[in-house]
Amino acid sequence: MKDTIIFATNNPHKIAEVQALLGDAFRLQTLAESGIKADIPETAATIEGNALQKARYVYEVTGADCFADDTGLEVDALDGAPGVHSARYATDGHDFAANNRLLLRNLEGAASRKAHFRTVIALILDGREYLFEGRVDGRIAEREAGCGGFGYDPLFIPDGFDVSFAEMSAEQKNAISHRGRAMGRLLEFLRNRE
Ligand code: ITT
Repeated sequence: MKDTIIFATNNPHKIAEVQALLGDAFRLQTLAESGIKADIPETAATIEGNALQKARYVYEVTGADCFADDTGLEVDALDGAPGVHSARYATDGHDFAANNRLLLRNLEGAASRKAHFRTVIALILDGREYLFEGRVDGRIAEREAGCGGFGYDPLFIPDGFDVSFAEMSAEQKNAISHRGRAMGRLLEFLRNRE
């Protein structure tokens, strides 16, 4: 495969995380660098479906090797919500603070605060599709803590820790996170093909 690969995301936090994980092995090309300005639709009913939808969109436009990830925070006491709707939980788009406030409100008085993040990466390589998954279990804190990361990170305390993802360094989060684990599987696959 070529050593440049398009990462189909509009989220700059994700690009930084994933570039750190890839190191020098592959050069990530952003959507902007590939000439894609449109907001890629994410209308599937599942995390897997959205990851595939984003990767297929980019492949159809560019014909280039590419991957996309889709991530959801799945909370046990909320029957898996916000799940596939994680970006648009409180509003129609990416208002992290409003999402966190709504999550805390919806969990008031809940018997369990168990939750997990799940990431699915869809890779299209030489026209063939592959899926990789990563998951991290933890719980939702009573209040936000930390200013690293993004999204629900200030509220998510991974199992085995007493600090939130937002209180960790990027390296610490990447080492155990949903996206870090899914990326590890993707990297292993890519390296084994060389
Ligand atoms: P793209 O679709 O452009 O990649 P996005 O921000 O919409 O970017 P997702 O659909 O994968 O990304 O993620 C949905 C939401 O889940 C995202 O907006 C965050 O609120 C949350 N999220 C994703 N990854 C996260 C992480 O590592 N830590 C905390 N929250 C995360």
